[in-house]
Amino acid sequence: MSFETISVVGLGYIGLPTAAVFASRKKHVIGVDVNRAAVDLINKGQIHIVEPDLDLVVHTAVTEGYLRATTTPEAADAFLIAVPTPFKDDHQPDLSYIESASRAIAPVLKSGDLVILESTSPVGATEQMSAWLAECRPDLTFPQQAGEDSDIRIAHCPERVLPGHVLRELVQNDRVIGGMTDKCSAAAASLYQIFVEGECVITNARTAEMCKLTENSFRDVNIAFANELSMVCDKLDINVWELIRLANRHPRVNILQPGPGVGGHCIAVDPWFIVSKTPDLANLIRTARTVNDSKPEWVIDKVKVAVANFLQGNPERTASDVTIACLGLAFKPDIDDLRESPAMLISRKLSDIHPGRLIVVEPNISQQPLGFGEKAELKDLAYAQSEADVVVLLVDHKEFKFLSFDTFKSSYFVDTRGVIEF
Ligand code: SAJ
Repeated sequence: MSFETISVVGLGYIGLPTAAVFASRKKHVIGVDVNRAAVDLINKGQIHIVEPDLDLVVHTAVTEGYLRATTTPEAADAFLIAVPTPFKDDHQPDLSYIESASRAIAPVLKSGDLVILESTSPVGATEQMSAWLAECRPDLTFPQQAGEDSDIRIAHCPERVLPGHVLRELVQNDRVIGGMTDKCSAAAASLYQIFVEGECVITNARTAEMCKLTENSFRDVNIAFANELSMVCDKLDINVWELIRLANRHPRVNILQPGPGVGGHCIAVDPWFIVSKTPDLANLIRTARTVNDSKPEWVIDKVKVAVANFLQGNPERTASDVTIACLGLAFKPDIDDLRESPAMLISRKLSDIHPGRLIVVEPNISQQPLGFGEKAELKDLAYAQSEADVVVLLVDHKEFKFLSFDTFKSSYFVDTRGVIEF
């Protein structure tokens, strides 16, 4: 199959790099987004998200005329839908962005087109997308109606790239291709082979949906195991990081690292898509979510204990003149992304409940984020080292790794990442 014009719907963390990479392979790419400001910026060759090297690739693609953004879908040979799939308050998946993207592209579909759902989705979402398209276009046939003879090919091809390494991983990672029929899979594979150097592995749409959810749930369950161990070890006075290092010397054991909780938009979200479909069966997956989500509260309790210990050692002081420093706000090391970050949640909560000063140190940002009380201040590490009475290490940024405890004024630490050297 030949794809001369490719449309990417949703120009966010996944859609924009994907659009840019197709364009860098000299394909004409039409990017579609409801965000007018983002569309205007992209058309100027600039970007609205943070991802290494993406600015350069987008700039080149736009200047050479291979990438153009718009708010209204136009005809193309292939459509990739890369819109968000959040969950609602009750942890049920919210497919409304997929629905509106489907309804938006339906009028410009023509026989022979390929539509791919890239958004991480609950099992059945690709079939649902195809049903919405069919409802809008009764004049065309879809795989659920016409099987291999359908006018439109439909597939699910989840992205699996790591934020911060998107451009490399898009090209190098293996890609799971789940067509609604064999011909759909073959069409999708030939589209991705334009830039994917990894293997394009073919399966069906439901397995591809479940595969992505399984990958992120696997990590969530493993991190929950590590987080549970950290709470058990704290009770038993055992260093959990030494314990995990020792256990991981077993050739078939690979425990991940405990932390203040699990953040980001993927690992803390995707397991709920499995739970929502099979609530009576997915007990381990639900429990892992609960364990990881409970970790920030546990950390806050440890900080309260550290403050109480400090006051016991310094009876002339009161809680209002205890300075706490939180090291790290991002959801993982060496990035500036604060969204869904347990470190943010913990620091904000401490700024609510602690009557004294709160120093926050986040080397990857320059402005104090919103949501902090007036006694909170964004400062550098050296300031925190010389000022804080209680230190809470939340993110293992490179700046914080291998810090020796004797470089701090404080001797009261809550180290959620096990990086301070005692
Ligand atoms: N975390 C721990 N302990 C660990 C590893 C991670 O507490 O041992 C925490 C991190 O601090 C962070 C969270 O988990 O808060 C998630 O971080 P991450 O680096 O593991 O993952 P993400 O969310 O940046 O990206 C993940 C990746 N999925 C997997 O590794 C299975 C990525 O490949 C996916 O493309 C992405 O989710 C996604 O879009 O689903």
